[in-house]
Parts: sequence; C-alpha cells; structure tokens
Amino acid sequence: VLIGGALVFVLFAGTYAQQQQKEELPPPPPLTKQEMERAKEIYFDRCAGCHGALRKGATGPALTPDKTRKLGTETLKTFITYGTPGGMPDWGRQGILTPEEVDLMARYIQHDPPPPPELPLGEMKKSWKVYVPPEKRPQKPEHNRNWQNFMAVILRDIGKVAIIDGDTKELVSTVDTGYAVHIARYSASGRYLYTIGRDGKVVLIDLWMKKPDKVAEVKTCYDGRSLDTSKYKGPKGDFLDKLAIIGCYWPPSFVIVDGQTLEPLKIVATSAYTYDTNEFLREARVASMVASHYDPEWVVNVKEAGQIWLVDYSNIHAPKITMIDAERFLHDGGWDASKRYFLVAANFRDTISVVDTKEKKLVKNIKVGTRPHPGRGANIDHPKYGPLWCTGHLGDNTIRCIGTDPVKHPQYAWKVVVKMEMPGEGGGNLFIKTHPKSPHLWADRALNNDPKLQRSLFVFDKNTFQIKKVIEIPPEFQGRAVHLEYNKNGDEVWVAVWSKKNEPEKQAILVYDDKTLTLKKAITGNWVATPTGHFNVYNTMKDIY
Ligand code: DHE
Repeated sequence: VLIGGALVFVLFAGTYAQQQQKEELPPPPPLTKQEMERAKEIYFDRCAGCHGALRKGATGPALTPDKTRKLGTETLKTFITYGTPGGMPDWGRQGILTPEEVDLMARYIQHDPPPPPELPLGEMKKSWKVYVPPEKRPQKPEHNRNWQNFMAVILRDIGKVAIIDGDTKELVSTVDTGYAVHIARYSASGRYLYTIGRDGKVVLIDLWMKKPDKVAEVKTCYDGRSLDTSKYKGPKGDFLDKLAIIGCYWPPSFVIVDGQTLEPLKIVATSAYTYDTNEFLREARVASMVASHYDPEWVVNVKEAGQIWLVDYSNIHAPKITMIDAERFLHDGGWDASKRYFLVAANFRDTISVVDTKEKKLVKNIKVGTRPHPGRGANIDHPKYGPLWCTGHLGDNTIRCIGTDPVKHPQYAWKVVVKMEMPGEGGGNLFIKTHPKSPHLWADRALNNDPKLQRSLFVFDKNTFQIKKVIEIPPEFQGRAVHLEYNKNGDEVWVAVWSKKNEPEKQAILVYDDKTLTLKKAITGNWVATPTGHFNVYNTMKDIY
C-alpha cells in the first residue's frame, strides 16, 4: 500500500547524497530486546513492501534514521495512526495497529535497520517439498468440471486460496498456501496454479486432481510479490509448463525453479546500479514479471534500479540478460494486445515505461497521471485509436490510455490519447479490467479515503469512454471492493469484498453480469475470509486483460 502527501514531501525531498550527510541527531528512543523483535515482525508485515527492508524507500519514502529522528516519536505516531492522503494507510485509526504498537513502530524506525538475512540455494532447498511427484499425478482431469473457467481466490489473512468453479460458482477446494498470498499465476497449459506469499513461499496446485490440492512447495525469499511461468512453446513445446520464476523483494533477486516440482535451480541477484545516478543499491527489488509467448524470455522489473531485464531462459545456467534502462520505482504492468510491448508503471515518477520485447529496447517513457497503478492494465481495440493500453492511478481520479500500434495508428502510438474521469474526489484506484468480448472497462477505488468510493465500482463504455454506471456494493457486505476479473467467456466480472477482519458472514465474492451491470451472485460461506486477488485460469494463462 502506498504512502504519500505530506510525509512524502517531508521525507523524500532529500537526495540520496543528503542521506549520507553526518548530522547531529538526537539518539533513538530506547527499545527492549523483546520490543525490537516484535517491531521487526510488524515492520516486515506492514511497512517493508513500500519502504524497503533497508528503509531506503520505493513506493513509500525513505525511513532512514537521519530522517525519522528529525521528525521524532510524536510526529511519526501521527503519520502511522492517521496515514496520508497519498496512500499511507491509517494503521492506527483502522485498528490494525494498537496505540502501543503505533508507539513501538514510531520508536523502532528511529533505530538503524537491522540487516535482513540471506537465503542461499542450499537453505532454500531445505524448505522444498514435493507432496505428489509428477509421475503420480493424473494423466487427464479427474473431474468433469470446466477447469479452464476456475477462479483462484486469495483468502489473504487466513493463508488459503479457494478454487471456485466459474460455471457453477461452487467451491471446488480450499488449499493451505500459507501467509498472505499476493498473486496467483498459471502454467502455459493452465493445469498448474502457482501462488506466492508475501513471505516468499511458493505453492504449486494441480487443477486436474479430483480435489485440486498442493503438489509441491518451496520458500525462495523472505519477502516476495511476483511469479510467472515459461509460456514459450518452442519448436517441440520444450518449455511449456517446464519452469517458473519467482521475484523477490528480499533477498533482492529472482529464482528459477522447476515448473513441475518447484526445485530451486538458479538464483540471480538483482542488486544493481540505478540507471540514472549510477548509485549502487543492494535493495534493488523485483517487482512485476511477465512471460513472453513468442520467446523463451521473462520480463523482470528491477524496481529501484529503474531497469527492465529481459531474461532468456533457454539455458538457465548461462542466462542471457538484456538490461534496459527505463525509469525508477518500477511496479506493476502488463502486455499490450499484441504481446510484443510490455508497459510498466514507474509509479513514483508518474510514468509508464514501454519496452519492445522484439527489438529489445526501450520504446518510450510516457508521463501519465499521479502515481499510475495499472495492475496488468486493460487493452481496448478502439475504432478510431486502434489498440490502446490503459492504466488507473493511485494519486488522481483518471484512467488514461496509450496508443500501442505504431504501424497502423502511428499518430496515436506511445501517447496518452484518452483520459477518463471517475466521479468523486481523490484517486485510490488499484485495479482496472476489461475483456475483448466486453463493451466495458471496470475500475475499483479501494484506496480512496472516502468509504463510499472504496465500495464503488466504476463502469466505462469502451467506445465513448463515458461512465456508464457507478455500482455500490451491497451494504450487507463489509469492506472495500478490490480487484476485478472476467470469467472465461468475458460476460461476468468478479469482485472481492476485501476486509482485513476475518468476519466470513460479512464477506463475499461478488459476480456481476457484464451485460446488465447487475449483481448476478454473491458467493458467500464460512470459508470466505479476507478475499483479495482472484484469477481466472483461461484469462491469466493467455494474458487476456
Ligand atoms: Fe500488490 C500485484 C507489490 C500492496 C494486491 N503487487 C502486485 C505486483 C507487485 C505488487 C510488484 C505485480 C506482480 C506481477 O504482476 O508480477 N503490492 C505490492 C507492494 O509492494 C505493495 C504496494 C505493498 C506491500 O507491502 O505489499 C502491495 N497489493 C497490495 C495490497 O495491499 C493488496 C491490495 C492486497 C495484499 O495482498 O496485500 C495487493 N497486488 C495485489 C494483487 C495483485 C498485485 C491482487 C495482482 C494484480 C493482477 O491482476 O495481476
């Protein structure tokens, strides 16, 4: 979750050079050994994602002692309690941190960050478990369900993923995936579901089993957010379902694993020099990653360095990596409709960087609105502009679309040609989604400060770019509307009602009819707890968004 506004201004204004200056600062407030351990855990859970394990800042500002000690305990407590308009959560006000924990964290971040541990391949292997070896797995699906329309729903705070039959809306299985799964992806065939937890644990689930369950697991990082699989067919289908790549925040690296067993095969550190100031960053973390459909290649975004790495996996023990300078603080992104161009948000620079994976070069850094957050973006084929790729923003209420066809529509290519506006003050959009068969584009507003907007969905007409309907989620469900995903046919949109509290009777996954824009089904049950991202097998394996 992002941080901004006043705190960004106060903390981030200094350059890295200034950070090095030795200044007379007050000593850090005392902490007992026990408090230090507790604070380390809370920092990892709630803060490291945005501010970094070494606290040098990324999506959120730097929290190094030279800055935090100047602010002092009381000011820091105010930020932690009330958050900021730019996206820093109000941890205290929401009741996620108690007043004692707020005070503890305000004191903790005035101390030097303790060095986080390393995780060499040998250590990784100790966590590697194969529950069902490939030769004992089904040769064909053991059920008659339309498994390509399954939806994997993350039940974040209870450490599970639910697999729901998209046709019947029945719960097929819930699988223990461990702590706070962040995203799910599928193998090229769609048969295998992979999940990555915030603690770097990866779980492999076989959807062909009578009751889909985990067949392997491994922990490749202490802190991770992204993964993808090998989607290049090759002359003999050589790479299909063969490999997976895990992106780590800490240790800053990516790890290549066997796609069928998760055996860790190769680690590549991503510590790097920033593309612009040539400053060495130990903590240059891996943000989003995608797999090419046309080459044995992954696109790996090295966040703080501002580089997009194209990793050729045809020989993983001699990987060829093309390092493309782009823009700093790379975060999330996705393919254009042709799957030749990859577009990624450099969110703290209000920029979308575009790479051409065929020519292996940067196409352009394009200025968009305030703090773009596309998820994987949304692709529209428009009668006038041709193919467009769109992003929403955390820091404003716009959705902007960029032309992506330099051949038939050169006058619109690599420019923002469409700006849609969501009614209501402020940004807070996390995800947008469309489908080639749908006339609509949907957007959430999960991080807006206004509780009404947090619970609203904004539906746009893809041709006119006008808002068609604002839908408020039913009052009986508590929480924010977050993340959107179409079913395989592209005629339903699924939304999670995301509450950080585990109150199953008040939580649901809502299924909207994309034609009538009305609620078709609320999926509820005592297993529906803290749902976040949800991923349709067919759309995710084919990168349809
Ligand atoms: Fe995410 C995608 C990182 C907070 C839900 N999130 C991603 C990706 C990254 C990322 C790098 C892209 C993965 C890819 O495509 O390979 N997310 C981070 C953070 O660093 C951040 C800002 C803070 C943190 O500490 O994690 C963060 N994310 C959140 C949330 O608070 C969300 C709403 C709930 C949660 O799980 O914590 C959340 N992030 C998601 C989801 C996706 C995602 C659902 C996948 C979107 C998709 O459609 O692909």
